[in-house]
Amino acid sequence: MTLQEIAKQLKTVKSATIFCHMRPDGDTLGAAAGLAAMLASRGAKARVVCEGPIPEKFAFLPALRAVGTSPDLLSEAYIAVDCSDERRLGTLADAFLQAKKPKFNIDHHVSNTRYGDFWFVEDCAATCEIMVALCEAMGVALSKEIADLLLLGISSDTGNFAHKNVTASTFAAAAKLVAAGADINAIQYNMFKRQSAARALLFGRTMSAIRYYAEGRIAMIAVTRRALEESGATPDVTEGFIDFPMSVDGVEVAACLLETGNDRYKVSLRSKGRANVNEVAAVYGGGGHVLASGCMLFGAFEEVVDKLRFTITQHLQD
Ligand SMILES: [Mn+2]
Repeated sequence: MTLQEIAKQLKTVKSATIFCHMRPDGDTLGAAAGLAAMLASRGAKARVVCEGPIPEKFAFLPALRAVGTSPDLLSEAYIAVDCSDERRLGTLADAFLQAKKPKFNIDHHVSNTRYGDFWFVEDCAATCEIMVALCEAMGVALSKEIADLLLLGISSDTGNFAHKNVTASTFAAAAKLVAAGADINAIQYNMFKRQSAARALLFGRTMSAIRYYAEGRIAMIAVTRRALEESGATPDVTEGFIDFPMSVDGVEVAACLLETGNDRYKVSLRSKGRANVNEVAAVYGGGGHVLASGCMLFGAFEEVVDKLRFTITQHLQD
């Protein structure tokens, strides 16, 4: 189906529930709430739903404070956005699949399974990039509210226009959003910069104790339960910590050890390319991708570090 045909269908819809994928990111949330606002501007009733709670960092956009957890059974249509297969809807998958109403699937993942009655999949940087075109096709004027939501999605999925998926069309879509009043500075600050005082404290403490091995080609950081407790932080704030050792010149592989219990460590691994960390993780029953993977390790801290150092060194090419 073409985007024009999707737009034509959506223009007839009087009410819709729009589904985000589980563990929602800025793209699924921005696309869903942006589409809801487009439908609302045409007089339709639209609700956005997601399986779980919405992370606090998205609360700066008012529309994202109103995301629900259960679909409106009376909605004329169900729409999934940024969701490559039905299972990514999490606990809402059954409600979506079993509903006897037109189902839409709008996404930018090439791996999309093409579920639903009406689908549109285009390989581009973000679902929100598609939404800019859909907004035009539906004849809806870009309000500042819609523009902020769609730019949130593009910014999130591109690492604020820094990843390899960025194309000239990404910037062209973003230019339209900025022209409509979207605030890239606020989006960038809320999505990529701001953090809690507890996270800042834990970050400083963790990075001041980076360990280097193999002449600085391997870097390891560790977050103990004690450090979490003393800084008042929760384990989820350690997301992104591993980017810091990876930014150090000469480091080829970085590992982050997060203590999750007695003699239990959740290990994240990253590589710049000289080591296949999928294979490193597989040694311990974990896995992932060549450049990013993870596994669990058990034992006393120094033993775990030794084991890991040995295995990474074995997999590190000159
Ligand atoms: Mn996406």
